[in-house]
Amino acid sequence: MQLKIKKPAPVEKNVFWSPSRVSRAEREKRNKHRGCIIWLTGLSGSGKSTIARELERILFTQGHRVMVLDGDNVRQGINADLGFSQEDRAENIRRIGEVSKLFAENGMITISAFISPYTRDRDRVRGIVREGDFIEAYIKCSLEECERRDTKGLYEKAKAGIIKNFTGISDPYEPPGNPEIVVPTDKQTVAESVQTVIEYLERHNYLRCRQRNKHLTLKQ
Ligand code: ADX
Repeated sequence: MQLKIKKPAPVEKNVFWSPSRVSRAEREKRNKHRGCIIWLTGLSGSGKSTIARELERILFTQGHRVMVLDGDNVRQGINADLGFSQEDRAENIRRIGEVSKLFAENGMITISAFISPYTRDRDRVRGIVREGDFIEAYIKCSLEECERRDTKGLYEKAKAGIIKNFTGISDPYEPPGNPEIVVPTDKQTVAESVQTVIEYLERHNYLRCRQRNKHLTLKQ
């Protein structure tokens, strides 16, 4: 389902869109696959980054154009000014949604790994891209298992009150209602989880563009 999202009007009125002379279809034809966003959402420690990196490695080795945007990384650069309030998380996802859109429209398989705890923020990203470009993958892992893993020691700090607004402990996580993919990482090995995503991509023709692929003939 494509949501209709009203684009926020830019503050500055005197800006003009500059169209590219290279179409998306041309890029995808050269890449031999379509651009898309694989949006990994889930609790901290659920396995988003692990799956993202493994998936990136496999798709790259297969010859695809692929890259990862990861919460912990972008928060050290483009989003270094943002914290973890509801407003800051919304802005984090808004900016990364726009960046992911740019990459996908330029033919990249873009793997975006963010807790993205709020349904509204994820739906907003879905709403700004073309239908089929946004693949929501729910990295599903029980809170108990994430706490048990506690790879970064953050759950311990959150429970001790040292870290505030920590997702799952002192801040909410809204699971997706109707994700394209569910990846139960507390019931699968990493390899099985990655395979779950790859199977979805193959089944829905994301990886191999055929000449008659509907997407390639869409008007740009
Ligand atoms: S999001 O909620 O805005 O989507 P994002 O994915 O960018 O979060 O960043 C999450 C990462 O920041 C976590 O994996 C963790 O390492 C770190 N982090 C630090 N403080 C918090 C917090 N209060 N809640 C969640 N993650 C936090």
